[in-house]
Amino acid sequence: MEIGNLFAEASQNAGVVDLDFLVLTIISMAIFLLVFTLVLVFCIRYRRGSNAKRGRLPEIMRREIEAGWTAGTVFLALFIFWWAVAAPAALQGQPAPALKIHIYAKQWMWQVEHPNGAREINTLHLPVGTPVHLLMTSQDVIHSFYVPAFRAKHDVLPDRIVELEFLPTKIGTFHLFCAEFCGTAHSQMTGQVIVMRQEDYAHWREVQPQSETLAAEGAALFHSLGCSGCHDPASAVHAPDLRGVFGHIVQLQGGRQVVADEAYVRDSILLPDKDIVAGFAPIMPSFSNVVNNGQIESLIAYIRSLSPQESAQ
Ligand code: HEC
Ligand SMILES: [Cu+2]
Repeated sequence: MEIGNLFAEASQNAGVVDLDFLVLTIISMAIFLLVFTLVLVFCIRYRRGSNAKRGRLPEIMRREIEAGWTAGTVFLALFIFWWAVAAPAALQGQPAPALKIHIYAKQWMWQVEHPNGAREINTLHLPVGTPVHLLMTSQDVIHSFYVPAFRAKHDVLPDRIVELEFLPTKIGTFHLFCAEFCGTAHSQMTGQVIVMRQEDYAHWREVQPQSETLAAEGAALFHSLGCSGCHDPASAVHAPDLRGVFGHIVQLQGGRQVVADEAYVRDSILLPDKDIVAGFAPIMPSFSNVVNNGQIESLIAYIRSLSPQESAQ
């Protein structure tokens, strides 16, 4: 299969990123030329023995030049900053609901899990024209998810879920790289992103062998790790019922409130003493040395599935 070239602009953001890069290059070249020309001119003009006028500039001129170039560069830098931040930010407010896909990086492969439980390795099938929201984590070292044709790149860290959004706009097959040196076989940690028509993607997803979905794995862990011993509504231990928690506001001890998102649930499992739910004793043990990253993902998926409107995506 032919793989689209790296310079293809295959996502909604690609054009903006390229323009950003071009303008930055032009600005850098212009500054480089200006400085270099001035160096040359001054070298010649003030060479030893020339009778160019030397001595201090008039006070007023010194102040104006100083203020002028300082203000100029500040505005230029602020503009570049705003511009670079505005482009990805515009993607956040996509009207269509984003397709949430989990990515697990490990030495040395990319594992992918689609919302219906379909899994694949080192390939990522996507529908064209649909915003994609990746939730990524690493099982070992730091990797970096990089699809040049989308101009999309993000470090993938252990013990944390990082998010990346983009909107594929071209049908085709594109390169996927790991862009962080992650060990001996780092250079082989590559894959393909296959962007298909929406119907084709839906069909592809349905015919994948349905492995146990994350949530089902999570449910099994929830029992085998003993979470249900406390959290089961019928349990004698006074612990919160986790049904309907995900995506909703939780009252914490001390009057704070948080929204129970992925990070909150992750922290609840690894650092239970960090946020104590109001009205409960801090008796939950930390599971930080018990569960690995993959298992945490499954537990989170399970807890999310207990809030029906959240698991719909
Ligand atoms: C010894 C009993 C006990 C065990 C075992 C236990 N928990 Fe908890 N858990 C609690 C209690 C009590 C709280 C509320 C106090 C707090 O926030 O620490 C809680 C809070 C939580 C919360 C936050 C709930 C909310 O309403 O905001 C989550 C999520 C959670 N536990 C998940 C788990 C998972 C997953 C496991 C298994 C890996 C587990 N718990 C094992 C007792 C337990
Ligand atoms: Cu890697």
